[in-house]
Amino acid sequence: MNSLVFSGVQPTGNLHLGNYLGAIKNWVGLQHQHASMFCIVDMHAITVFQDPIALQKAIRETAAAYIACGIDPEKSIVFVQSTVSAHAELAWILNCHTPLGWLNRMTQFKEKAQQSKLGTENVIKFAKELNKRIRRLQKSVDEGMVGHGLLSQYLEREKLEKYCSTLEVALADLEEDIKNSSVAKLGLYSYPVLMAADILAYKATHVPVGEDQKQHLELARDIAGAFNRAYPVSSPPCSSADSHMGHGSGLTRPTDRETSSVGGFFPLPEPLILGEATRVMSLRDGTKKMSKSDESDFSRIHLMDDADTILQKIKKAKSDMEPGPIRYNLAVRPEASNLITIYAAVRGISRAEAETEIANDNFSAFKTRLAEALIAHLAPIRAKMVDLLADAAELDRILKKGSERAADVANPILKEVKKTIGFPI
Ligand code: AQP
Repeated sequence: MNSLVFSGVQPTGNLHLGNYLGAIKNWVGLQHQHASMFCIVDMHAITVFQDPIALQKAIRETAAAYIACGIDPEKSIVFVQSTVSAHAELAWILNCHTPLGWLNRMTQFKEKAQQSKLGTENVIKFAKELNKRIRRLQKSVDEGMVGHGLLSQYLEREKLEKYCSTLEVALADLEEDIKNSSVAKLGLYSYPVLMAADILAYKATHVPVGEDQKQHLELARDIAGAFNRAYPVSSPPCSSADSHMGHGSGLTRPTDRETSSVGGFFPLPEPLILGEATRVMSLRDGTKKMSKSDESDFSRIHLMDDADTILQKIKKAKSDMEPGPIRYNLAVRPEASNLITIYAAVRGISRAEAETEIANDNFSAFKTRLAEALIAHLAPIRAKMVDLLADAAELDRILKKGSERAADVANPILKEVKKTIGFPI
């Protein structure tokens, strides 16, 4: 049985410590044990609106972060999801094999749909207020209470009236959408199917992720199973996957007897949830995941944060008032537990060892110690990212090469999928 590691991060802003400790840091070691592919999942990013210029920038930053953290683009395949069309094509085919009930169970959709709902409610509130003020101002002008000059210079009465009415209708539609819980886009709902396609397009066997992605990985296995049952094959899957390792990909799959794929077209991908920090929490709230989309910059450490910023963020991190030594206790002391976990992960020690090291520290001393450890760990990564980002053309070249190698692996597999389901090829 041959193994292939596949994983990815969304280019949705600055990568943070959670992305690093929960995912990328683990990839670095894995690339030496398995054939590996690391994707920048821009198609997932657009499940919520992204500014096109910012998205382009974030794609390069994510590529730079992978390489700066230790991913070797010669050894592993580093590429952008949207540049390999097999992801979208296979996603559609898998959509047609995924019962809605399976997607309805996904908790991340519910959380993100709620965030999107709250964001939209805020925009509506703001726009309504603006509309009200414009109308009030217009009325004052009409009644001669405000000088006509400035307003009429910029706005014609009729155009303004049309604009206000159009906005009112749009806002009413949006409110109706919110009432019907339909603000979130279809793409956000079917995100886990695209994720299954990302993995299965390469017949990947191992997927290193943070704990938050476990449910999506289980769904990917269910979808692979559903496809396998719908189209039973007589030959074992990975011998055929070997023949799919495109010649141009430069990727050879080492043997690994531990993967769980037994029979069927697709192997069932295994989640790899590794290390001490499988779920890094917000620095402002130890019960909330550290996330790029958190409104507060102080909730997370970015890989590009300089030493001063890291020190400030750690000093301001929420702690607790429990007496005695700082101890790991997730239920009672979520913030302290999070800081200990981060400290252990960047020092490369266990939580128990970390507790021993900080046994005599109060929070102020521990935070200084933690900030120093973080700065020492992240400074070389930041410096390398700065270097890499200074040469955008070289990053683009690496990504283009990666995309060609990835397509070499995916295209023959997609062709066989199409043949299997009866499409002309
Ligand atoms: N807080 C975290 N702790 C551990 N692992 C984490 N990951 C993300 N946050 C944490 C892991 O990073 C990989 C890539 O994540 P992603 O960017 O594709 O999506 P995400 O999980 O939705 O990350 P964010 O930061 O929460 O993004 P936004 O705010 O845009 O939704 C995954 O392996 C994930 O497990």
